[in-house]
This record gives sequence, structure tokens and C-alpha cells, in this order.
Amino acid sequence: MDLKLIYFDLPFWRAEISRLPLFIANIEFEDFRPSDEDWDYAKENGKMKDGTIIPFRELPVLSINGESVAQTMAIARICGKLGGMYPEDIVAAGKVDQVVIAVENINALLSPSMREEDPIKKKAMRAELSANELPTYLGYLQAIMDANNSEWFVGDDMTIADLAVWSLLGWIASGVIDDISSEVIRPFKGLVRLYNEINKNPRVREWKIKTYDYDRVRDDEYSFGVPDSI
Ligand SMILES: N[C@@H](CCC(=O)N[C@@H](CS)C(=O)NCC(=O)O)C(=O)O
Repeated sequence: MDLKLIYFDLPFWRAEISRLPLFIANIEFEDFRPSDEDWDYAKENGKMKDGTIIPFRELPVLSINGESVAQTMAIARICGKLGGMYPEDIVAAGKVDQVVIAVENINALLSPSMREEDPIKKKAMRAELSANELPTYLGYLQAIMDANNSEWFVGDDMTIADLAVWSLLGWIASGVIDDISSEVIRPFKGLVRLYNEINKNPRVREWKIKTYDYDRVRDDEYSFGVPDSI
């Protein structure tokens, strides 16, 4: 099977949720990270320079035997299935999806403040996020995990749901989102434990050493290295 996963050169959850199941399961794939110039071309033409179609002119895109699949969730299901991190059972699969979509929703909660250019408004939005919106959503996630009676969100094994939450928490805990810190996560003991445990997974550690550039300094809130513990 010919697999090429296209996403920017960042450890963002939208890509990690699919890169990691492939890497952990030792499945060969091309981890393609377009340059700004590559991306400008794709935005304009709806395809990469090698012809790979970018259906919504957004990333991630998975090219699988030459067929393009877009949208984070669709790609994550494929990569999760290939890597044995997505359940066969339809109820369990739905429970995995609900957590990944919650991660998408938390990302969407953060997005308006990422775009806000007025520093005073931005600070106020971040204060609201830290005090109310994020704790509320993280509390819902914690309750789902508690109901599963396991260290994972669904069943007894790590799934893409756990990886999505891990990656999102890493972004928050990295401190690059001004005025939002790991303190917002700390009250949720199960989430903290999940985060720290996944960081100890030998394949995850290997992946981080191989691909996370802790020294890179970029002037944006997406540039980060996921800390090893909260
Ligand atoms: N609905 C899409 C959203 C993807 C998305 O927002 N991608 C962003 C990066 S995180 C993107 O491609 N931004 C670049 C651009 O629009 O130029 C999904 O679920 O994958």
C-alpha cells in the first residue's frame, strides 16, 4: 500500500492522530511536509506539484494508492484502522469518534482568539477560555474516561481518541498559546495521567525525538514541542 500523509511541518493533533498510529505500528508511509512554496501552489491549483489532489485546499490529506482522502477524521479512521488503533465494533468506534470530534470542537473554541489581533480582546478571550470554556470541555472528556473504567477513553487499549487528546493537551501545555497554560489541565487527573503515560510510550518517545524540533523558534502559536509531562 502506498501511503503519503501531507501536513505542515508541525506536531499538530490533526496530523499526529494519523502519523502516530502508522509509526507505532511500523507501517511505512511518506510523511510529507510541504514548504510554504509547495503550499502556495496547492492552494492555487487544488493539487500538489506531484499531482496529488487537495480536495478542500486544506491539510491534512492522505494519498492512499494515489487516491486523495481529506478531512482529519476520515484520515484518522483509515490510519487508526491500519495501525490497530480504531475499533471494529460500531459503538466503540462511535465512542472514539465522539472524543476526536470533541478535540476538533476544543480546537474550534481556541481558533477565534488565534485570529484576534487586538491584544486586549485576545487576552479577554483567553481569560474566558481558561476560566470557563476549556475546563467545561475538559471536564466532559474526563467524565467519559471515568465512565470507561480504564486508563483509556474507549475499551482497554490506546486508540486514536487517546492520541488526539494527548496531542491537543501537549499543544496547550507547551505554553505557546499566550495566557493559556497547563494549569487549565491540571485539575483533570485522568487527563494528566493519560498525557504523561502516552509520553512514556517508547514509540511515541522515538517519534518525538525524530520529528519534534524543540529548538525551533517561530513567531506563531502553532510552533511548539510537546512537553514530556504536565
Ligand atoms: N475540516 C478540515 C480542517 C483542516 C484545516 O483547518 N486545516 C488547516 C491547518 S490546521 C489548513 O489547511 N490551513 C491552511 C490554509 O487554509 O491555507 C479537517 O478536518 O481536516
